[in-house]
Amino acid sequence: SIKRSWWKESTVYQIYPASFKDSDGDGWGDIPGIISKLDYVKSLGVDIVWLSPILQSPQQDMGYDISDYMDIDDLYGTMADHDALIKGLHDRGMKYVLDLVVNHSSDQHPWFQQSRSSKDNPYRDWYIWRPAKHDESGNRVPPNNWESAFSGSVWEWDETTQEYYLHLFATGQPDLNWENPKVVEAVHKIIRFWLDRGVDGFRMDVINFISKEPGLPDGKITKPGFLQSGVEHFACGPRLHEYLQGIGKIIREYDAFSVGEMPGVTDTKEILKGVGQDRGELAMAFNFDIVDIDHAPEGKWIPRQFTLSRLKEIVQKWQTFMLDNGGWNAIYMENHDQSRTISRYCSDAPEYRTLSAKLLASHLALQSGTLFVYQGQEWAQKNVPRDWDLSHYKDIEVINHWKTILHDHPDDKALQERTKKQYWLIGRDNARTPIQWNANDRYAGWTTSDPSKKPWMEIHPDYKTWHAEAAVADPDSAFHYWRKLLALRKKEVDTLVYGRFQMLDMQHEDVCAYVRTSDDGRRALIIGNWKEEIVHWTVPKDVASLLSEENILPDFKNYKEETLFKTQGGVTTITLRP
Ligand code: TEU
Repeated sequence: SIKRSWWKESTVYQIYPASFKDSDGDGWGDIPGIISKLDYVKSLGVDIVWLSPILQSPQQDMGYDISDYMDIDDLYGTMADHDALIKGLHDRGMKYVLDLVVNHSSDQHPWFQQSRSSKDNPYRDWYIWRPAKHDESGNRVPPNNWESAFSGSVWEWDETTQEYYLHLFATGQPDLNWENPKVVEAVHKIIRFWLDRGVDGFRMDVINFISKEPGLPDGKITKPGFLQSGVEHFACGPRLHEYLQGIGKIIREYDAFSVGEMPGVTDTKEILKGVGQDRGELAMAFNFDIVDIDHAPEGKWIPRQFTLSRLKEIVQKWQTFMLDNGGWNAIYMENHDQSRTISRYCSDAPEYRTLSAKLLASHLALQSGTLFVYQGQEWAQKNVPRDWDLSHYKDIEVINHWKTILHDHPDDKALQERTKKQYWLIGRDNARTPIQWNANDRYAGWTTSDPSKKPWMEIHPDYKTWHAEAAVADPDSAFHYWRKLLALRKKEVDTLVYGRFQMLDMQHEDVCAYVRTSDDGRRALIIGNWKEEIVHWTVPKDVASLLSEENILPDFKNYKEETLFKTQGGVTTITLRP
């Protein structure tokens, strides 16, 4: 059965530092800004705070390109600020998680500068270098057909040493060569360095990409053209678990937290190898099944219709598999790479905005796993305005992709329109607008001093009517709903964290309902209506008894017909949007 751990019962709040709060008016969020909001974060009832990268970086990919793993970027503050942040969290009984980005570094990292300087430099083998291939006409071609997540080949030609280096992401993010034991050792040193400084754990960026299949074979052909994903050759590669065990050993010494990001895997068994409770690897992993639901397998910008039945199938699959097999899920629907769920899956129209946020909150927060909440999700932030043109978008993923569209399909207006719609629907910029704290202060209260510069990204224009302070002031807001859910989750740990999971009525496209059952038979029934209208749904007989009026939890009486929490002999039910 499932072993209990403090981190299984925790909720993590993710902060995107560039956009959270600017304390010095330079238009860029920073660590002192975060410190000034710790009481707010605490008031939500979360246990752990994870910061997207704040280490030194040229910011080609918003800090996911690190040039010094042991120092804070000036944009975000100093090492002393960072120490103060850790202390501020610990003083409030919260833990702190650092984003560890070690599949690749920045091309500005001294390791890479050395590596690219000559073929016999001692750091040459810290990265992945290959000679060119040549086609029939003798033209130089890259060593294989893998496509970068940020468009173009994963191979960048380097004039100095006349070889290609591998970068699965931006050209400024060369992949580290984990086959080299010195790289492994260097990563272990980084991990210890931060644990010794008081960090409580790590979120590990694309950690399942660190072991590539030897020979780096061509990716299987799934679409027209030369470039193909190739992910089958670098997701969960042959030495991944050896590397994860090395990391896991250190993590366990410190009883620290770890969550690995694992894109490109839909097989539960594959992820279990990294998170099984007896494997000594990671505590849990983010899988991408749900967030990949509304695009084609061949690419993020090719739309695919979202259906509730598909979502339910995925949830059922991961929930039951991990509980049955001694694994653990990281449950999330939003982060800095995903759009806002009320816009993406529900309705963000004014009359539905709060309701959609509550629906999605109960759907997510009462599942088994460690729960992740992303900044702004708690007060129902929505996607950027539909009429924003591309000049508002800042993300390298969209910018690079749009260049290839204009280059490859300059006259295909239909394709261009479809692509822009998809940018709006699932583009990463949606998650990155600066937090709108209030309506009246300069730049929505996001920056305090008299700013010489505007926020690095435009603030969502709806800040005049929709912001964090308003959500805190309104007892019926999404914020307070989240707060109550997190408290309920704490109170009902046996049922809501560790209890068994069963999705009901799998094929139904309007209602998502599931039952949680603790070892001693306490049951919770969660029902959500995902349609913008009244839906008639027959409650399955074996759980119908759970829906009885006399058991409304006092905390949730306010919600009346819009949301009902009820218990009966330990039963919790929630219905939304009747
Ligand atoms: O993301 C990895 C990833 O696979 C995707 O979610 C990625 O964001 C992109 O959308 C692919 O289409 C991680 C980080 O979370 C992301 O912010 C970084 O850009 C990326 O790794 C590279 O470090």
